[in-house]
Order: sequence, then structure tokens, then C-alpha cells
Amino acid sequence: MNKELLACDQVWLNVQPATAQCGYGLLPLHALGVKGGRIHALIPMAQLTGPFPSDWRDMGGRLTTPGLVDCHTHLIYAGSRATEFEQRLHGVPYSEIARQGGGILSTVKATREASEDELFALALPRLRALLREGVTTVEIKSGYGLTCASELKMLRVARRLGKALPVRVRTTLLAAHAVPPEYTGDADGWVEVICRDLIPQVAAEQLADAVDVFCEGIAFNLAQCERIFAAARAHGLPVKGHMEQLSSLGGSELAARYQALSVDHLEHLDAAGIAALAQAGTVAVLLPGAFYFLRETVLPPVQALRDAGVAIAVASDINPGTSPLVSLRLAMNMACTLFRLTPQEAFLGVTRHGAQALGLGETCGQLAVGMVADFLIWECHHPAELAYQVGVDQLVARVVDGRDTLGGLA
Ligand code: DI6
Ligand code: FE
Repeated sequence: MNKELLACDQVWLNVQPATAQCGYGLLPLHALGVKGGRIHALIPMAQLTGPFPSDWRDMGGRLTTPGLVDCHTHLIYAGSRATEFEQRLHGVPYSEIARQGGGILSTVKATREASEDELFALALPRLRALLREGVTTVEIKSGYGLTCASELKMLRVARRLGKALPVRVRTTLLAAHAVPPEYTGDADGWVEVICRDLIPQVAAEQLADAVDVFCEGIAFNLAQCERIFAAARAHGLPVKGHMEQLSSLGGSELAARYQALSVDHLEHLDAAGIAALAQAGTVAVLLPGAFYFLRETVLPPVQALRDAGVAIAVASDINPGTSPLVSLRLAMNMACTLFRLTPQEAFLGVTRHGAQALGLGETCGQLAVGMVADFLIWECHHPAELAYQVGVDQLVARVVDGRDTLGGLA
């Protein structure tokens, strides 16, 4: 018997790996062994001789993939925007809704009024839904508090979610999501607070793993985003940005200059931006849920991103205003149907490239010896299934840090 396998805490036999290492990275049947929360052995079945210990689980040739990574969500918020959705369908423009105190500021008002316990309870079913479809790593942003205290409150809730459920949570400070009502006409004043007070505090308390901005005509301009990036860098925090969603301001080039982990949305990304991303190794995160829900028509430049060799990730962007779709599998499907990604690109977008967009590319998002033991065993045989079907429960095992956690999520 192979000594690497005998040294493992758990062994899964007859798995059909899609490693996400080179394309799908499909391999013949393997044995997968876990030790100390890491993948310790990945060995072709053909090289093994039985009989095997009875506690080694035989997976019967089932597809085995890395755990899914949802690298962009705003899943902590209070309130609902369902009536705003209804108003929009009756022809009331978004700008008019915003003037009546709706839109993002209505979510800010409800989120400020909610306690930490309330926000936690509201986020729990959203996060559980992601976990049940195979997400093992999720990014969660602040950005609906827009005061120091309420931004910190959101980040604490995000950390708490990561302790309460079997999922790797990465938190992102998105205080530059919208100009708070108290700073109307004085976005610079709020940026000053973010740089002077918030970033140092979240860095000191290790409440955020990255800093994000919304670089847009209706949000923050390039100079303001750059101030925030510089403050983040000074405190050792990596940056990312909501860039080129509704217009092309050059946010992606700015982000690339700050070695951003990712730039996200990108419908209006231009050639100079693409070249900058390629050079910096910044991941392009596509968010088809927001494109769909806003009925956008300008597509992100997928072919040009491919040609430039930019890594493409796909995420859900779960938020109450522009992407209230709580499913990464649906986002994968939409990335294919709406943006013409291939199922293989969608697969890599929620595994290897999703992990890279969170700065976790060295440890997460692939099946390989030494990686964290986050993996999924599916009741299907080809990874194209993951982007193809939506709404079906196909998980047989959901392993996080080497522990099968599926039973606890039922
Ligand atoms: N872009 C978006 O699409 C969301 N945030 C962002 O920066 C909108 C969030 C909301 O409307 O609540
Ligand atoms: Fe977003």
C-alpha cells in the first residue's frame, strides 16, 4: 500500500478529479488523501493495490472538483428592494427611485438600523444557500454602513459568519461604495475619513483582508480611488475595484498600478485597461448577475481579455439592488449564456481564478498536493455540468479543511 495514503487522516478512493490546473485538469480515477486539512496525496488508482481499509470511502468514479470560490458578494444587508424592482417594472427610473430615498441609500438606512445579531441572522440563509451548492470560499464586502461604526459592524458580522459556518470567509472594506447622505456634495470628506480613520482601524483589528472602491460617475472618481488605494497600501492591505461597470473612467489602469488583486464588472473596459491588467496579473472578475438584472447591453470584452491572457473569474455579486440572485451556479450559467464564456472558463472562474482574485491562489482553488483540502464530490461526471444545470442538488460530499460538512447544511 502506498505510504503517502497510509499517512493520511482520510482517504477517498475512485474520485474523478477535475483539478482546475490546466483547463479542467481532468485526470483518470485517483485516490485522494487528506492530512492536517491539506491534500496530502493524489495518486492514480491504477498504481494502488488493495484491499483498502474499511474507512476509506469509495466514490465510485464521481467527479471531484476544488471547492467553489465566490470572490465578490455583498451578502450582508438589511431591508429589501423588492418594491423598487416592482417600481422599475412600472417604468419609474432608477434615478427617480434614488431621489425618493430608495436605491442603495435605502439599504444603507436599513443596514445602519440593524444590530449585529440581526445582520447575522439575515445573512445566514443567503450564505447557507451558497454553501449548499458547493461554495467553500466566499468574499463578503462591507459598504452598506457608510459610517465608521456601521462599516466595522458589517465586517464583524462577516468574520462571525466565517466562524459559524464551514466556509472560508475573506472580508473586504468597501466604504467607498456610495457617498453617505451626511457627505452629499463632499465625497472628498468621506474619502478623508476612510483613509484617516477606517483603513487604519480595520488593518489594526484585522477586520478586512482587502480594500475595494466603486469607481464611477455616480460614486468615486479616479483621484479619490487612488487616495484610498494609497492608504490601503500604506497599511499592507491589497486592493480591488468595481471598475468600468457603467462607464469607462480608467479605474482598471489605476488598479493595475496598485497591483490590485482584481477588477470587477468591466463591461466598459477598454484596450489600455486590458493591457494594464495583463501586465499586472490582476484578475478580471465578471458579474453576469448584475448585467442581467440591470438589463445592460454592453458586454465585457471577453475575447480581448482572453487574447491578452488575463485570468477571468466569475462571481455572484449578491446584493439587493443589482444582483439579488443567490447562486454562484446561476452566475456560471449566465457567464456562458450572456457573456459567451465556455463552461471550462466558468469552471476556472469559480475555482482557480476566483481564488487568485482573493489572493488565495497559492493555497486554494485547485486540487493538488499541498493545497487546502477544500473539495467537492458530485453526482455527475463532467465539470461542464456545473455551468450547464441550475437548481439541482448534485453534491455528494462537501469537504472543507479536510472535513465533510454536507450533513450539517441540510
Ligand atoms: N455596483 C453594483 O452593481 C452594486 N454596487 C456596485 O458597486 C449596486 C449595489 C446596490 O444597488 O445596492
Ligand atoms: Fe459588487
